[in-house]
Amino acid sequence: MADAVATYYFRPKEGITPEWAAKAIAEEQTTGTWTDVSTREEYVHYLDGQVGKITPSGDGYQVAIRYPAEIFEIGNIPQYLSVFAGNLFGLSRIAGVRLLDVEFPKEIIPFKGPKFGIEGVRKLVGTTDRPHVGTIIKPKVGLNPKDTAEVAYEAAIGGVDLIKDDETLTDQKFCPISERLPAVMEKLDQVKSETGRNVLYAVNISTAGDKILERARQAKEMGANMLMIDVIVCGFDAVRVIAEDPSINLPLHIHRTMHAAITRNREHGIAMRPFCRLVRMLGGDQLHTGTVSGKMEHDMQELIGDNRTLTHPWHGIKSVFPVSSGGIHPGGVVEEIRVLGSDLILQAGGGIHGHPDGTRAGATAMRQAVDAAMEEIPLATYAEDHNELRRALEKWGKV
Ligand code: CAP
Ligand code: MG
Repeated sequence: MADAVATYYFRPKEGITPEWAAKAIAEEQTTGTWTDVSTREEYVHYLDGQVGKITPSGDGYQVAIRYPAEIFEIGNIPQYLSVFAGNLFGLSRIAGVRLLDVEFPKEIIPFKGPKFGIEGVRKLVGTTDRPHVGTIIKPKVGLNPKDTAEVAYEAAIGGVDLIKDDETLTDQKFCPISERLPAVMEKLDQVKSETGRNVLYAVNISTAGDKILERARQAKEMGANMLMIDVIVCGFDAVRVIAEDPSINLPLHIHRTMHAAITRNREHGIAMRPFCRLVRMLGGDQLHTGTVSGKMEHDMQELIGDNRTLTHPWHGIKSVFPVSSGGIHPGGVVEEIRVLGSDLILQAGGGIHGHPDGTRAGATAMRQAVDAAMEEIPLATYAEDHNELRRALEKWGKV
């Protein structure tokens, strides 16, 4: 069996050598601990972590640690995370440590991955190569089911391919799923009969571990055509549980609220890259990775690499649609596509519902911006005879 290799950035505290620190990580995560122990029998050493070459990186160092395949309980994601990303973050002699990436050998991926992937989602929507446009219903919470469905209709008729709930809307009294989902789906059916277009609605089923599967099954029965899971707060395995359930068979939109508490610090925590790999192997069909120009901070090189991790061939597992979301508006669309390519979902909440002429015009303006980018026509030129786009650019400008 092939081993798994994890790459870390780390910065030892003063007086601690990089060699000592890297070895401390490898030992803590495998067969050692802070001191010699008489119980570390000779026969357990085949599970030792192997420290690779240590190279300077920024204010610290980078190292690859090889974990023997046998250390993993195949298919147990919490256990995988405890190996790659467990106690090491708290070691007191290391000022900072960040897990950058993990090379997973095929042997420890007993999962089927996304059921739909980019191609499958494109087939549902009926596109070949253009980026998809999505929206998050705003305000995040508060609208009743009827108004939520009305906003969904306006966005869909205006041209979006995907509508999603915001992360804090789940199944509260003011907008229960049992009323919201059928109301939205009815409006999307109306859009289908009026325009022939198939619009997806990712209803947020995020909830506790013992309830999420039941919620997913109920949503399916109520006519859902997509499900949304918030992967950090629900746990990675929630994606697998829903993806593998034979009665569900719906594309999964994966949001990642709380990720920045883990991913944002360049010196400590976990980069988005390992999360991209986990979501892909566990069966997410689309995943938020960040934006080139939006309201959330991202490192551009990491973002480009994360999107590639989702879209490039990998162990024969279907690709995942990367989602650019957070402060996106029509004026930023061209730049997102230029940097991230067109296998992309461009999602705008404020950038659609904040359009001076309302949601429908906002959705149309987003689609016009995508068309301008695909036809390689400068945005300002395209806006001359596309009123919705022009009005959006007047409000937000061009990135
Ligand atoms: C976007 C969003 C998303 C963030 C998360 C929000 O709304 O719905 O949750 O994009 O970003 O509530 O902010 P707007 P990330 O379009 O109105 O900004 O996953 O990159 O952290
Ligand atoms: Mg949100």
